[in-house]
Amino acid sequence: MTDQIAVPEAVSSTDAVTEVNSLTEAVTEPVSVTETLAETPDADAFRSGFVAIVGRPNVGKSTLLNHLIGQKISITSRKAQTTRHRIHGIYTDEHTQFVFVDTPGFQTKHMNALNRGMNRVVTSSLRDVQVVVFVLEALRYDERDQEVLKLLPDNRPVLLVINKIDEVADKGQLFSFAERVAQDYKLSHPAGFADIVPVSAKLGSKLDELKVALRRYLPEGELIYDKDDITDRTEKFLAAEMLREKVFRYTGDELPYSTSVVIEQFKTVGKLRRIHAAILVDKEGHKAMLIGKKGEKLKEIATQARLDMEKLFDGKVYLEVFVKLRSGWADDTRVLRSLGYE
Ligand SMILES: Nc1nc2c(ncn2[C@@H]2O[C@H](COP(=O)(O)OP(=O)(O)OP(=O)(O)O)[C@@H](O)[C@H]2O)c(=O)[nH]1
Ligand SMILES: [Mg+2]
Repeated sequence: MTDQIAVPEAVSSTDAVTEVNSLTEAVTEPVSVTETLAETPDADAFRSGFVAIVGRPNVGKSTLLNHLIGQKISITSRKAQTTRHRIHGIYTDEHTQFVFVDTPGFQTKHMNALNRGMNRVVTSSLRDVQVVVFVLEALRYDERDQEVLKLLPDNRPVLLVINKIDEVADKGQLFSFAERVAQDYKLSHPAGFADIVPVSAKLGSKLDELKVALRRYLPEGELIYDKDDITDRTEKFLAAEMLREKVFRYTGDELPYSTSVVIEQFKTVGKLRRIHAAILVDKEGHKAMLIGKKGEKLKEIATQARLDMEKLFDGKVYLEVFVKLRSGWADDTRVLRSLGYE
């Protein structure tokens, strides 16, 4: 195996997504720690295990998790730091159960108690899994990614996923990008990446290839969750998250970071769910921004959240949303604990 990368002719064409696969072979070498797992004699035996998805904020980790399991359970937005909790997304087929662990984007600035807690979720998730997926945005690799790279274990397989390849017109550039990152990784992790898989999480392309690559590194084992489960989180948690997503998507730049959501009532009557939710804001002025002119902003947020909940729960939802002032919540460990932050 050579470290040199030869770029095949086909890859320099703009429509070469399918050719990009071969970059894995070109850039990676077999990882000794993973060989025993990858070469388990009975290739058809059932395998199961945990796969952590880590990376800096906004690279598309939650989008990837949702598309890997085929259901939206983890919230996403254009803004960084959307995910605040660890969430398991489960995908089961006849020979594998993958438990994907979505994590918050690793923070390198604004260190309040919330962000420190989010970083702890990342480091503890890395300890508890069999395989790690390190996500980068195609052609972007900077010191924020390197901070995450430093945390990656060297006793378990780490797969590099290069996401958002739909945004790269010249797919040939992905080879030199992958090589640069792989070389940098080897400086601190001599075994190198177990595999490199370019994907578009948003378009769902190359995700089957990613599952095949990941399966090789999962141990033989029984089901960890029921075969029909898609997440470890409760409907109450998911409801709060769907609402928080809409706050992220429908308000300006600053507001989402100073808000949180609590579910004050969650009752299921037949197929109807009655949910009372409160959006906590940090400053009086934020209340007005969230409510909007004649309450229109809040109404839009609540309607969109309700539609997502109905889709996810497959039933009608009656949702009431209140806005409440709770100053300093993001730096108050007691409040954070009550909001479910670890
Ligand atoms: N073009 C393109 N955009 C993507 C892709 N995957 C994710 N995105 C977008 O990238 C943005 C961030 O996606 P998220 O899934 O929220 O990213 P994240 O890494 O979970 O972010 P944090 O939770 O904040 O760490 C969203 O606007 C997504 O729509 C992709 O494959 N292609
Ligand atoms: Mg996320």
